[in-house]
Amino acid sequence: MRLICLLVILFSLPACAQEKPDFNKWVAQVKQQALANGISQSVIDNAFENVEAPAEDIVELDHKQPEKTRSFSDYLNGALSDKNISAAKDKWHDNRALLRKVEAKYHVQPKILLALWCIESRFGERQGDFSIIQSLSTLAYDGRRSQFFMGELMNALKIMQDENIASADLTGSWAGAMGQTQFMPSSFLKFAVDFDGDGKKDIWNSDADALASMANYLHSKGWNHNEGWGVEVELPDGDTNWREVKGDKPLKEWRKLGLKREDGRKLPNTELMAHLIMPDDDEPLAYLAFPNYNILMDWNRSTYFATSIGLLADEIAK
Ligand SMILES: [Ca+2]
Repeated sequence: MRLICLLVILFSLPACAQEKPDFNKWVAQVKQQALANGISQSVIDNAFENVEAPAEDIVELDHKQPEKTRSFSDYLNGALSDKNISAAKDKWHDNRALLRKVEAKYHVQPKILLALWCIESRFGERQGDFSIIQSLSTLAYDGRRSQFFMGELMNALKIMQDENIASADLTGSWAGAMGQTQFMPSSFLKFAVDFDGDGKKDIWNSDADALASMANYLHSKGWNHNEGWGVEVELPDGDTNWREVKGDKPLKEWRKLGLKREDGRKLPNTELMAHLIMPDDDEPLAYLAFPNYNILMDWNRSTYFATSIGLLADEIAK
């Protein structure tokens, strides 16, 4: 009997390894874990009241990522559209006092916050209307990055509890990014602030909270108010394979190597550390990235994203 059991187990192992538990059973386990993490029964009931079987559209979107579908210059044309730049300038005009207040507290330039606000959610217009609990449950159950999304699901429940937010109001992208800032729940817990003083950290509806939360993120990661993000450069002719040149050097060293600003002017003869970025393997566009750039990469690990935020900020300030 024991041998038969062993054989059955052995032969069924590959199938078992792939087979997922029933979704409802899985949800029941998640609820138990949430309770053990200190989430109240009423929050748990509200959170999972309308959660249904894994949402196929979300699973499909997740499995489609990431792939290179656009060149960097094409991506950049989208990010630096006239529409984005003029909308950002209008937002700056309309929120001048608020942006000044946020800058005074968190030491982040308004142009950077406006660029992030624009790209993340088009100034709050495009926050995504997926249920965060449904999205994160689906992604945690699906298995591709279960551990990460399970952690974010628990964080989302904590946000519901701490901020007294109903599940229906906890909305965002299919991948779990929330509000005007498109913060993942873990970023919300670390960096969201109540800047308008109404007692709620409302990155969905409050421009003040959203802008200050973004600034708090950058400030907490060490953003340097006195330095930019980087600069576009022209590479000297010669045999150097610049794509292979890694690591930080002071600007004055890059200058000695013959790199110039894209408009032909010399680089500053300073000690500011920078590394060379060429976002697209098939395009010659090159940039020297300063330490602030690493913080934009921490926000979203994509050179397309980080470089376009910096360039958009420059355009907004012109
Ligand atoms: Ca608030």
